[in-house]
Amino acid sequence: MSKTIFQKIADGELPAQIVYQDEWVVAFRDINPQAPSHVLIVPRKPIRNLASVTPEDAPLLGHLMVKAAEVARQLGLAESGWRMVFNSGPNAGEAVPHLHGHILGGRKMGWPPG
Ligand code: DGP
Repeated sequence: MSKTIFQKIADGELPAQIVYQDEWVVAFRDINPQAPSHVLIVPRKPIRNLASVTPEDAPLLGHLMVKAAEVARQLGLAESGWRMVFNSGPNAGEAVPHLHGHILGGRKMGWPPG
């Protein structure tokens, strides 16, 4: 299977504004920000979306969430609040088939999402 855009960013083959990376995950600024702070956090492992995860991915997903919270703190969002979104499948608007969490903050957000 050919690499997704996010796989290429994680592998250093495409440029991105990386804000955090380690052996399991990479976090970088979204190219089309929907909030003053909008960062994507992805696993290096090519998992399509949340609907595709298996029990063996649990440690990786736990790590990803812990690091998402660290990134939000690093972005100065801890006090004002932030949102984490995973779009899974067509109705949710999944555009890139590589699991990614959106970390959004810096403005007031409505609920439910449109
Ligand atoms: P989703 O709809 O959940 O699949 O979100 C995909 C997001 O990915 C969307 O907010 C825009 C972002 N995006 C797409 N292509 C690129 C890219 O090449 N670089 C970066 N940094 N973000 C991208």
